[in-house]
Amino acid sequence: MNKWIPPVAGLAAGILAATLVFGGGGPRTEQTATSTAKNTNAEKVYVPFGEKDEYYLMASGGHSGQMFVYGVPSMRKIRTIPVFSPDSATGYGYDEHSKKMLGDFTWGDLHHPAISETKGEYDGKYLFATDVANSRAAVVNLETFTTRDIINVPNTSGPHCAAFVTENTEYMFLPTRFAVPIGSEYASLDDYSEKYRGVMSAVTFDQEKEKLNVAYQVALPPWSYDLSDAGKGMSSDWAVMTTYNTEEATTNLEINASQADRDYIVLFNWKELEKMIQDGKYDEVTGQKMIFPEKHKGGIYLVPVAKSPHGVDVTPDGTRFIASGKLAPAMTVFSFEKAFEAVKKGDFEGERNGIPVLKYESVMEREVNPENALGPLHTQFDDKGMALTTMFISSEIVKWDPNTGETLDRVAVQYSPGHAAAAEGDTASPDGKYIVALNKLAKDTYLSVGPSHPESMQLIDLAGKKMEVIQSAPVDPEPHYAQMIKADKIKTISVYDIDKKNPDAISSNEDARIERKGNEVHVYGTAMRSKFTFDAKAKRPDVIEVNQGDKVYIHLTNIDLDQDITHGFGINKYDLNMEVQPGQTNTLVFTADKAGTFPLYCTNFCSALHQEMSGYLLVKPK
Ligand code: K7E
Ligand code: CUA
Repeated sequence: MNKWIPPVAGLAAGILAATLVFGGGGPRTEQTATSTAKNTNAEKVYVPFGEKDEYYLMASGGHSGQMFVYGVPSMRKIRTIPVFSPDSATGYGYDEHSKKMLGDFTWGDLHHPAISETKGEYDGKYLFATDVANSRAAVVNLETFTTRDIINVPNTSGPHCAAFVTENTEYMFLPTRFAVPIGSEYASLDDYSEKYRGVMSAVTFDQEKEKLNVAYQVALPPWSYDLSDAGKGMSSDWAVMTTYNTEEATTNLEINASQADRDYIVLFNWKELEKMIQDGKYDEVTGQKMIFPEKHKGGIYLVPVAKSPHGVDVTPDGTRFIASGKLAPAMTVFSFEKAFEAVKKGDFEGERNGIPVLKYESVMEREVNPENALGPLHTQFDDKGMALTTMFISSEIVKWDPNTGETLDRVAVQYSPGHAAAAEGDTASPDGKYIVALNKLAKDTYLSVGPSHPESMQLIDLAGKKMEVIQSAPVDPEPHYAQMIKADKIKTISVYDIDKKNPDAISSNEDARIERKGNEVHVYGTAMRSKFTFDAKAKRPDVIEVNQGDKVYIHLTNIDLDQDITHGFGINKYDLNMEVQPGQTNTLVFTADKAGTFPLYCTNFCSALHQEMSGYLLVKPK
């Protein structure tokens, strides 16, 4: 490094990082054409110390159950948000609030994050996600980047299609990936076609109470619903979703669910479904308002599509939807206008399971088949409305014009992209600056860590003449999907207001006390650099003494109202940990069933005397 002085001293770290990423070595005294290109790329992704990234990337953590937050263009990981799985680092899943939200589940499979929208634009307030593993939906508050609510979605197994919100976050639609009998009761697979259903749930979110709610459900045919997207502008009352296994196969799906030449896109008008509910056109099943489309007609249509489709994406102007087929080399562009026309005229080719099927030719606008491109999965858009489709098999992103079908550009990625996330990509006005390829395989990209490698995200610059990969970052499993939002749309708080109305909160050390009610012990304590105070009047204020068998409630308030001074609270050998962020009150509840002496300590490094921030839990034997 000392031989070669970068133009700006601060750039050195960035160049070095980029050199590592791009595998550069060799002498740096001579500037070759390639190394100049590398340096230009390094500058594009370098965010100097003191400056911040331009975008947040909210990435799915797949079967880690979590969400990961990255900065773009640096691709630095900033945070893990625990959502569907416990997290030792933050005590998520141990304190009372998060423990209740998680229930008995210890893992989740998070596929598609969705930022709340206002008028078709990300508004930066909330982030939604669903869990394919245990059929849950969750909401994360983006003032604090914490999970606020989780609901179990009944009658559904694996809401993979979600979460995609409507233009003003009126609904998220959660169709099921796995058909199950309603109520998930036992039913022989021989009765699959009669007894199984692919239930779609319409979920609403109450911002005031920060609560999710299943408004109603629709008992769709027993097919697998894969991906969905909400309409925009002229199509804002509508939504689309892909479905496969319309063969209703019950075994060897990889063969049996690919028999028919065509599957369907389900096209539905959620305003009409809403009206059906208001008009009482539903059955009450398992405590849910359930619409059976074969009984109450209208609002739902099927559009034939090339077999085994995966992604379906609505164009930013809301005029078209584009389906991609795992097994077909082509993308199909459909027109909402044509679909509406066909619905109005009743131009159907028949019915499937009581749902009208529109004629392919009446709705289809064009099939697009870029040369040698294979395995189209998902489409995003740039600022000119051009489509950017990931090609899983040919490992590339192809840019093409939905108006003409013309291929405009392509860029190789390493390797096998699933989704990609463009800057403001799902809004009515994408930025056209960046797209991140979410690659399923890294193979030789990073230092080897054994037979299993990390997944990989690659940042692609869209601003230049040609798309270009300019940065690459390893990522934990599994980057299914992500959304990229302009950083200035997110308004975080720096400390919590101590909630004076919360009976568990106290705001000064003097109020710290331990109250006993029978064999229940309530500790109202504080955390402040660098001590715990559980009982202000006691000889040892940082000690909690209880009897074996007591039920212990520890309510802890962090009264250090200073940005980033988070305290942790862990108890040795009791498998208990939680955190209190500045101003936050949190509660641990446990039964002191083990007698003995248990040191407790602050788990989060908070000051020079952090090591001293400790005490004891003494449990007197019976
Ligand atoms: Cu991995 Cu959206 Cu679950 Cu496609 S999904 S690749
Ligand atoms: Cu408080 Cu470490």
